Parts: sequence; C-alpha cells; structure tokens
Amino acid sequence: MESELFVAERSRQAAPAKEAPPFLSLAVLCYRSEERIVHFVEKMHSVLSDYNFPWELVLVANYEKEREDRTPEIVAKLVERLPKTKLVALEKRGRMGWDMVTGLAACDGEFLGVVDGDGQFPHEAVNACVGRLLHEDLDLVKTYRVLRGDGPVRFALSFAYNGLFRLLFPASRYFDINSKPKFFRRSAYEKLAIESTDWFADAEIMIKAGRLGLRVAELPVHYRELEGRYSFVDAGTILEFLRNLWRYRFGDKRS
Ligand SMILES: Nc1nc2c(ncn2[C@@H]2O[C@H](COP(=O)(O)OP(=O)(O)OP(=O)(O)O)[C@@H](O)[C@H]2O)c(=O)[nH]1
Ligand SMILES: [Mg+2]
Repeated sequence: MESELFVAERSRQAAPAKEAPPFLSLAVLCYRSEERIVHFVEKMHSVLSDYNFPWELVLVANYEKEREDRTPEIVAKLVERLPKTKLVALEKRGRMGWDMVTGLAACDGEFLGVVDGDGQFPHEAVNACVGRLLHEDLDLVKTYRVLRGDGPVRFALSFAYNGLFRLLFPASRYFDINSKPKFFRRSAYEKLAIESTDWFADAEIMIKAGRLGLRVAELPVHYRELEGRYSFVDAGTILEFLRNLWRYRFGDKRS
C-alpha cells in the first residue's frame, strides 16, 4: 500500500542536514474538515514541538472525487508551512478505517498513533498517551471517554455498543473501543495487520489486541461536542457495526 501513497514531504531548503528519523509519528484524520483543520493542526504541532525527540505529523486528507471538498489543498498548504509534517491525499477507497490505515502506513516512527482531526479529542490526550507509552512497557495506549459533549443519544449508543462488545469478546475487556487517540508500538501495530476500511477498524484493533494478548492502557478523556458540522454517524453506521461484530465473533473473521 505504501508505494501507492502520495506523500509530499516538506522540503527543507535552508537546512541541508538530514533530519533524524521520527521516534514518534501521529496521523491526524482530516476528512472534510476544510478550514477547521488549520487551528487543530497548528495546536497539535505546537504540542509535539515540546518533545525532545524526533517526531512527525502525518495529515490525512483523503477525498471523494465527486464531492466538493477543499481539505486536500488546505492541508497541502499547512504541510508547506509547518516542518515535520507529511501529506497523504488519496482518492478515497473506504471510510474512516481506510484513512486510518493509509495514514499509519505513512508513519515512520517507532511509536505511531492516530487521532481524529475534528477537535473532539483534546490535544492534551496525546501528551498523556505518549507519556504512558514512553515510560511503561506497553503495546497500545488509548483513551476512554468519561465525559461526552456530543449528547445523550451518542452516549447511550456507545454504552450499549461497548457492553455488547465486552459480552461477545471477553478477551477484549476495554472501556471504550472507538475512542482515540490510539498509539501503538510498531511491533504491535504490525501484528495487528488492520484490514477494515470502514468504522470497524477501531473494533478490529481491540479484538485483535485481546486475541494477541497485547499490553494495553486506557486513559480517561473528556470528549468534546461537535462544532461546525453535523454528525456523520447514522443508522447505516450502526448496522455496519453489528454486521461486523457478528463476522468477528461467529463468522469468517472469528479465530
Ligand atoms: N465520517 C467519516 N469520517 C472519516 C472518514 N474518513 C476519515 N474520517 C475521519 O474519522 C474521524 C472520526 O469520524 P467522526 O465522524 O468524527 O466520528 P465520531 O466522532 O464518532 O462521530 P461524529 O463526529 O458525530 O460524526 C474524523 O476525524 C474524520 O476525519 C469517512 O469516510 N467518514
Ligand atoms: Mg467526531
């Protein structure tokens, strides 16, 4: 997949010395975020700039051919301006999972992670996860949402979904399957071999983490309300989750 990626790395005219390879890479999912992504990425960039080891930000601006969406050009300008950033801008061949997988494939770090770019996860959550990864012997660090600003319906759906998940997959007793950021040690990420190109990618990761016996930590996070756009999650998304849960528990993907 890597060879297919259009990865435009910022060229550094003033600095001929080669940068050290990143120790940590973070992929930011920018899908259809347009101008809203600028502030999010600038803030994330300034958070990572405090790290005393090499890092990179991979900005995933995959797009649909038929849809009016200025995200790829807006993100390309950010990549021109901000050092240590990469652009992934491919015509979409899947939903969230495909963006996640193409973003992670472009990450070169020994530790790599992914976060939504819509601002619902606070930047501080990245710091908290990275701190745990660096100081403990863990394979996967993620958050779980203790407070949710996106309303009671989403809270109830998420509660029911996580309950059903724990019943079906007792080896994967995690609090909140879909929460991000998710950070991986590279060796663990490679073992996961994520296949889902849709919303089930998060669940696939956590099912496999349980099956592989990965060392996982979950940290609490306050999930913010959605600002400036309507929710993308609908009844079709829920049906798709249920169909996939069935496949991984009883169907072709059970192990
Ligand atoms: N909805 C959607 N999100 C995508 C897709 N590809 C990548 N993403 C990214 O996935 C991340 C999570 O999607 P969200 O729709 O925000 O998921 P959510 O927070 O559970 O739900 P809402 O914010 O209520 O829509 C976003 O940051 C998007 O950038 C896609 O095809 N559809
Ligand atoms: Mg969201």
